[in-house]
Amino acid sequence: MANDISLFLKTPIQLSKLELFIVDLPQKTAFQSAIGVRQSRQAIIVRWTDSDGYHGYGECSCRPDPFYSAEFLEGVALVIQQFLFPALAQTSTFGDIIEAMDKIRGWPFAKASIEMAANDLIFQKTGKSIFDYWGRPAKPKVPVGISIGLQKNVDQLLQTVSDGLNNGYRRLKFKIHPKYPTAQAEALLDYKDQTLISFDANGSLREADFHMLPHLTPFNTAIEQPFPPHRIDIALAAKKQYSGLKICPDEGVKDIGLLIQSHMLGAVDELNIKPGRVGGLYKSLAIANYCQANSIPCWVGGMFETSIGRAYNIRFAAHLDTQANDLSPSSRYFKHDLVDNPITMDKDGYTMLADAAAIRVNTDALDTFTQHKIELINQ
Ligand code: OSB
Ligand code: MG
Repeated sequence: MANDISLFLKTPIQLSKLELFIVDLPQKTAFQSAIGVRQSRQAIIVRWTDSDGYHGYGECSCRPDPFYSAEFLEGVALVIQQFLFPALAQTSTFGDIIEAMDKIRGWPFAKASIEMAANDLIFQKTGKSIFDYWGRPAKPKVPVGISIGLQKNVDQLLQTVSDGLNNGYRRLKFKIHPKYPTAQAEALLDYKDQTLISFDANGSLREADFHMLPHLTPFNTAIEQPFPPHRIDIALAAKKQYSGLKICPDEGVKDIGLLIQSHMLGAVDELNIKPGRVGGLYKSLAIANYCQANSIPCWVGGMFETSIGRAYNIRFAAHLDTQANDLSPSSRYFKHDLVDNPITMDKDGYTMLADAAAIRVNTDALDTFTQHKIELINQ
């Protein structure tokens, strides 16, 4: 295994055509969080084609609205057409792509989808990808946790717990919000010695909700993004008042600079890394390196990706040391997937790295679920 990402940056890559497939996949059931209710999954699948006819696929996993982060799908389609694609026309190596995209501020999910496609094309062509240059060994299987939407009552909640445990999930993560009934947390206490239980507020809590914290800290797990992105002040005030409170940023950390700032201020106990949220794999690896150097536990979060995006998250997660990643199989969410060989999870809550590395996009399914396609030709 090579041990130098800078070598990977020199890998040549040529762009002939970039296609954006704007897809909409029906969900099996609705999913509710502090962000809102989701009934179907819109995404942009990016296909990069080079002059030898090789393809690489990427997935843009941001939401169709700006309720998780500012970025939203129609905006991504525009920013790719108007700014990212023209910048790519001048590039000839993987490193050039990163450099060209760095000149454009923001839009991490858009950049990640392009970088993912470029890395996939290199992998299809050479059998090597950015992970092979990272120098960290990959584990053959990856532990999986489940993210569970807001539940109406304790009975329904306990049903999701027993389903989650029966399926083998290695962590149950519950969505919460300011009106979260703390009786639900009380009911979960019975399970805390049996499995990892954690909470995700999607940035919805404020000072007025601090009274909820003592119901959540007994689980001894970090709370994911309890307070709004940028509100490190609230996070620090909460930690001062509740010494058992541990915080795991999600939407608050959009790049390594924000991670370092938050960490220096003492507001990071653990990190959820989503390659899309931080602008791609190259950035994710640097963030994971920072976490390792500073003993910050980190794991891979999801955005309800199809198996295309999931495969990348799994390949990344295989190099991390963690008890669980938000990587439940896409079949949990979707009636149909966009690949021939959807990624599965075994009864002990593990997903195989080899399966993730071997996904094959089903172009018929891709066409079926595409609502709109944009083709960009590099003259
Ligand atoms: O906060 O982690 C989140 C999905 C979309 C937006 C935000 C989040 C999520 C999840 C999804 O929790 C977890 C998964 O992909 O299985
Ligand atoms: Mg989250």
